[in-house]
This record gives sequence, structure tokens and C-alpha cells, in this order.
Amino acid sequence: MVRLAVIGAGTMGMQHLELFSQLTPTVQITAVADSHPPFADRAAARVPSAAVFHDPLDCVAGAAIDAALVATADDSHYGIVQACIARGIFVLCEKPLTASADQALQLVEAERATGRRLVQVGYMRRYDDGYRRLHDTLQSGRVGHPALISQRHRNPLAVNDFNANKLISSSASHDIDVFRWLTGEEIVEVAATAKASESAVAVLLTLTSRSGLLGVIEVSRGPGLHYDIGCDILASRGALTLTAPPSISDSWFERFVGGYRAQDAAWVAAVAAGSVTGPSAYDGYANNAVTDAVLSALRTRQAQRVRQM
Ligand code: ISE
Repeated sequence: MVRLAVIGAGTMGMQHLELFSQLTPTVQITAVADSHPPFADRAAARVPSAAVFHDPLDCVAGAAIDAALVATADDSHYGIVQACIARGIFVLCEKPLTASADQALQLVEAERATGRRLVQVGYMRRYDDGYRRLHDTLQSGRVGHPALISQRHRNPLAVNDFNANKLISSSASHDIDVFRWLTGEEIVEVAATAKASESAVAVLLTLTSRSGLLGVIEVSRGPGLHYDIGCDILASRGALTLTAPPSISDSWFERFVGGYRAQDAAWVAAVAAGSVTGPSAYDGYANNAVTDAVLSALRTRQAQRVRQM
């Protein structure tokens, strides 16, 4: 049985809490934490037996736990994950792992110093049926080698009011991870351009991998958009398209609930077995390194090399 803390009880934290509640008896939520007291209280109301903390770091330091799910504000991930590593606690952290590649690299090194894998990053698309089919087909070699991966990531204004920078650092981190995962290659060069018009924001990214594979990502938000995710692959012996579930809603959680459920269940099973195998701290670091380069490309209006160890 895995004793779990749910740290961060905003929208995403509460969704994870519900998914983990369905995994009893393998997992027991023994602690909940949020620095916003009403959020901590609503999590506590859902799991009355859990200890309640109003400071995530107090929770990591003092709760009776083996593992933590971190779904707090993006810029707080670094300190919380660092504390989990220091205490030897398994941690599933929502994306992005940290706010910069430098911070993420520190986590990679801290985890390495423990001699075991403790960190997983929440790139849940790797657990989605449609993306898994794309991955399996590419691995089988049936369509040859990928040459171009084009991705579409549109958000309804009602659930996403991000500016261009935040669309890149938060939303596009999924698409960046998909590119790395499907190609099995690191991204070495990026370019970015953005256009904001009233409440609509569109960002276009281009990616080039080490061997020259290309990626194009449109990430946007605006009035009249539905949550719309697409992925098309041009490969040397054929083309592939992501097949989506039949009902498309405006909620990213509904679109990806299968992926979140599979991710959380696989993570708990791995923690119970004493090791984690999903997206690693290094994946989080590589993603942060690409994001840093993309933000710099947007600022300078010039293509940028990705600085990655
Ligand atoms: C959100 O933070 C997510 O994680 C969703 O998966 C993503 O599609 C959305 O754009 C983000 O706002």
C-alpha cells in the first residue's frame, strides 16, 4: 500500500485526488496540502482521514507518506520536488518540471546522487491510447522514419487565458514532450513567432532534432475555439494521424482522462514495486531546456540552439 500526499488542490490536484481515490487499496491518501486554505479544506473534506497541511514543504517534511503528487503553481514545483528527493519520497510532478532548465538540472543531479529514480513528470499524453498507437506504429517501422511531426494545440478562451510565454512554458510542454518521445531524439534548434489579437493568441514553433527531423507546433487560445489537439506525422513510407475519442469537449481533462487515469495507475503500481519508469527528471529537464530556447527565440526573433547537457 502506497501512502500518498496530494500537494496542490486546485483543479488539477482535485482531479488527481479523485483518480487516486479510485485506486484504493493500492493507494491511501494520507495527506493533503495547499497554501490556499479553502483549497486545502476542500481536499480535506473529500478525504477526511488525511492530515491537512497549509504549507507543501511542511507536508513533505512531516507527513506519513511514501509518495507525493505535486499539482501546485508551476514556479513552486522546484522547491517541493527538491524536498521530496531529499526525503527519499517518490514524486509525480505536473508539467513543467520547473521554471527553468537550470533548476531542472539541479533536480536531475540531486536525484542521481540518491542512486535511484524518484521523480516522474506528468506528461500524460504518453499514456493516451491515440498517442500510444502513433508511438507503437513508429516503433514497428511500418511507416519508416518520421520526417515531420505537425501538432495542433488549441485552447478555449474560457479555460485558458495564457499569454504567449505561458502558452509556451505550460501548454506547449506537452507537444514538445510528444516530439521527443515519438522521435526518440533531442531537439537541437528552435524558432518561434507569436501573434496576439484582442483575446486571441497564436504561437507557432518549429523544432529541429539532432538528425534533422522537423516539428511544427501551433499552440493557441481564443474565443470560439474548442479544446482541439492534433498530431500528423509524415514518415518515409507513410503518414499517420492521431485518432481522437469521438466526443470532443472544451476540457483538457475530459479529453485526456484516459491518459491521466492510466498514468496515475501505472505510477502507483511502479511506486508500490519500488521503482518508477515513466517520464523522468531528465525528460523534464530536456523539456525545460527547449522551452528556455523557445522563449529566447520569441524574444530575439531569431532561431536558437538548445543548450542541453
Ligand atoms: C493545461 O495546463 C494542461 O495541462 C493541458 O493539458 C493543456 O492542454 C492546456 O493547454 C494547459 O493549459
